Amino acid sequence: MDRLLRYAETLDTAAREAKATAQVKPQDHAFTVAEAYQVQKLSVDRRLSRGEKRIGVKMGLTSRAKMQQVGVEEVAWGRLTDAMLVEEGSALSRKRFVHPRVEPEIAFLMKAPLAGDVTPAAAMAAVEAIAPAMEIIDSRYENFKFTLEDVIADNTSSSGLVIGSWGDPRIDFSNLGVILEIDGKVVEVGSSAAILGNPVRSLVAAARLVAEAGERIEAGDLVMAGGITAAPNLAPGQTVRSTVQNLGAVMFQVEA
Ligand code: 0L1
Ligand code: MG
Repeated sequence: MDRLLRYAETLDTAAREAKATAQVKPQDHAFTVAEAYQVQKLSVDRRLSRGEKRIGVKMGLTSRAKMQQVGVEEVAWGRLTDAMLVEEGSALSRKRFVHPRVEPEIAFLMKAPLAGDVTPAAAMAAVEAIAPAMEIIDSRYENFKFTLEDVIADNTSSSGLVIGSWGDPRIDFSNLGVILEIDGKVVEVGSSAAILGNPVRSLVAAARLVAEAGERIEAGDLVMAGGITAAPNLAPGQTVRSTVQNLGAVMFQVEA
């Protein structure tokens, strides 16, 4: 079997079985970022062939802290499917994941397609609404350790998303305060400005990167703009709430 297909199958199986697997890059030094994106697509295509539906894209490595952690200067993107959606306010099973973490985010809902080099104004003209959101990230690699190539192949750790109420995208969302609470205790505090200085830059980058892959952001798509704070671990029994100034709150529980 082609080696990229083999990596895609391994990562897809690791996600389905919630069992960690070994990193690719340390065993295959020739593995490139371009190949990693091919593996990501092949792996997500396996989900789509099982009946999952594409619902949009996520941006990752969008904060300075995350870039430094992974040792990169460029953002990355991943693909979202309907099976990753977690209903706002619901309880999810920890068993679905290997070692899940949660990131407070902001989500865009698109009303028009977007692709290529676009200005922030053009990107916003394609946005229907924005919402407070959370992403559940879950590296399929042992010990949550990876290289840039590994994490791209692993769909940039994307595993779940929770979306709050949609609001008017014409508000100034460049520097909104964000609080992440677990069981009523504030565990992280940040600002939407942590996303590339302004979340709209993440949308602009998404349009460029998706076009480089020969795809586009579609009307009706969700775009997850990127993590705002460090991502704490999730444990059974927790109640997790993220509140974004002027946008509202979003919450979920982890089953005991
Ligand atoms: O959404 C993100 O920024 C996460 C990207 C992958 C890095 C990680 O898993 O922490
Ligand atoms: Mg994220």
